[in-house]
Amino acid sequence: VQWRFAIEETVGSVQHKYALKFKELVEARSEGNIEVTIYPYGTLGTSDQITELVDMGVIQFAMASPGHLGKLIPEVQVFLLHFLFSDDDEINNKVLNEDPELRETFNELYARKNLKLLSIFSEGWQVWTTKKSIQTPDDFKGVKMRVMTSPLLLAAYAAYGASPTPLPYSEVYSALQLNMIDGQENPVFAIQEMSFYEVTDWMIFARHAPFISTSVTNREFFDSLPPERQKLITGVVNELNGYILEVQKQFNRERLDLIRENKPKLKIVIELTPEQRELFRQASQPVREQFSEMTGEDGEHLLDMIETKIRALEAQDD
Ligand code: 6CS
Repeated sequence: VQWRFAIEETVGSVQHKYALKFKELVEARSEGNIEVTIYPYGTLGTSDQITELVDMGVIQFAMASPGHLGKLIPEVQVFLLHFLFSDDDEINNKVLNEDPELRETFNELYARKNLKLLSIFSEGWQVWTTKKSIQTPDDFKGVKMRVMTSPLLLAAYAAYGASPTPLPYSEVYSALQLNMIDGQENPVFAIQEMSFYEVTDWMIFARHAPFISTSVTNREFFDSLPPERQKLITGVVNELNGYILEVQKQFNRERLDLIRENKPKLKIVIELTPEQRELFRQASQPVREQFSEMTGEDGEHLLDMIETKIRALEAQDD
């Protein structure tokens, strides 16, 4: 049989590595009975369209990033809140993947939309690439910032005084080139492979939020599989959690060097000062209320749960 896996990024990306490893492990463990075909970004459509294809059962697997999925499942927008996650990737990973209560809550939310959540993982910190220097919230005034299409991101950047502009991934480069937008955010590896640094002058690390993605499958498809096939899938995706963390760290490190080599005059602010980050953190707090308005009590509970678990693990580490 053939299983189709669509990703929201191009060949050579973190999601592509994930899909390639998924293919390798599934094909080896099914002894040639399953063939996995990967559809890189651009072959099937935007993130929203890919999710729809999984929903309809046209394809079986896909990446569904909360940055776009929030229109369908508002609660996943908790992953888009600024200054919520830990600076320590291992802690975030633990909370996202090893916490049964959290997983149960998300499983339920995805299941309502005919999706089965497979894994939640970080692709690295979001980094701003902009045409002007942005080091305090005041600098954002009037800046047209491209955001992914989930509504919460509009609130997140409006809170800093920016003018957020939602666009699909494929339109970001030309919008920057044509000065329709003044900046965007993505992990370093994506900034490199999509060449966003070519059409911006600044690269700023505020460590305000990780880029989190989720892998999904069609729920009816999954439920109809014999138990050993279901186990094959869950076994593989569990194994991929540790793997993809290492991949993203390596990609984000190496590609920053590539960007530096290709554009020596790009101004890179590797880290805002603690005082500057604190200004952003404070300005971002009211967005939590907007998240609550979008998601009600269930969303509030989810946010509390994540915050409590992250802060508890951080306290253990100190
Ligand atoms: O910015 C975006 O829209 C996209 N960025 C990444 C790194 N992955 C998928 C997402 O759609």
